[in-house]
Amino acid sequence: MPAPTASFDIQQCVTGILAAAVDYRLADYNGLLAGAFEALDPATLVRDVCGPVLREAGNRWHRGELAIVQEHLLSAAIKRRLGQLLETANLRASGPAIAFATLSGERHEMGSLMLAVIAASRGIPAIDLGPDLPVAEVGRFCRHVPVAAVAISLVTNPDVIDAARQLIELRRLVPADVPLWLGGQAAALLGPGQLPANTFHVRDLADFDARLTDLASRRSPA
Ligand code: B12
Repeated sequence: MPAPTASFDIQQCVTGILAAAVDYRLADYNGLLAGAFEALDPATLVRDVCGPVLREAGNRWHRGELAIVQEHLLSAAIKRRLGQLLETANLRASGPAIAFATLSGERHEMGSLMLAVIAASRGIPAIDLGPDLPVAEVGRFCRHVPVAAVAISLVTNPDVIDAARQLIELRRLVPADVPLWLGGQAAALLGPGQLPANTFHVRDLADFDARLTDLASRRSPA
């Protein structure tokens, strides 16, 4: 894991990536991304660079200020690098994995991938099952591969994709002792009464980190 570089200017990097995306300067934003991935630890990278860039690019796309192709190229560039980082980190991780996915109808995929990178960089194998996945497929995976937790990223309003019903079904399909972790900006819209047994709203990155620490401590003798 790279040591944080004190001289790395995160704000300048984020601004530079977005400006380059607007001007179709692909080599420039790829260079800035390479620098960020080299200089920053995964948690800082995700929280302070990837998250803000993806959110801002997405917001501009939604407002019609960024063309589909501009947003697509930038998201794809970040996704490729996060995928590589995930693979490398997973090589050093061990023990039962956390499976990451989004529910059917949820096509916002980057939150899940970013959180998978953080988990793997903390030594816990992270398997990104991908977005828009029927819960039956998550269940199928868990029947074949033992997992420590299933993490679901919810970005779209839960009512739009009937998330509460999908979670009840998912709970039925995943072994009862495997916790379901629910995170992402729309997760808080589901009240505690709508969450099935052994299903937890992971409030923020600090909460996620605490859960990873707890998992890791149960693996290795203190
Ligand atoms: C980026 C984005 C996109 C990108 C998605 C790129 C991709 N490949 O995923 C693009 C531009 C393609 C897009 C498209 C659409 N989008 Co959009 N999009 C957004 C945006 C800007 C950010 C959402 C996002 O990706 N968040 C993930 C990351 C980047 O940010 P984050 O949530 O803060 O993540 C942090 C935490 O939440 C947390 N976290 C995230 N996941 C998890 C999981 C766990 C387990 C844990 C612990 C933590 C955690 O950790 C992250 C790191 O800090 C939001 C608006 C906004 N400002 O939020 C709209 C938004 C979500 N989109 C919306 C919609 C409607 C769509 C479309 C359906 C629009 C359309 N008509 O086609 C499409 C469908 C999706 C698709 N992929 O095609 C709406 C949803 C409205 C609703 N009712 O819920 C929003 C809210 C915009 C709006 N204001 O209307 N979108």
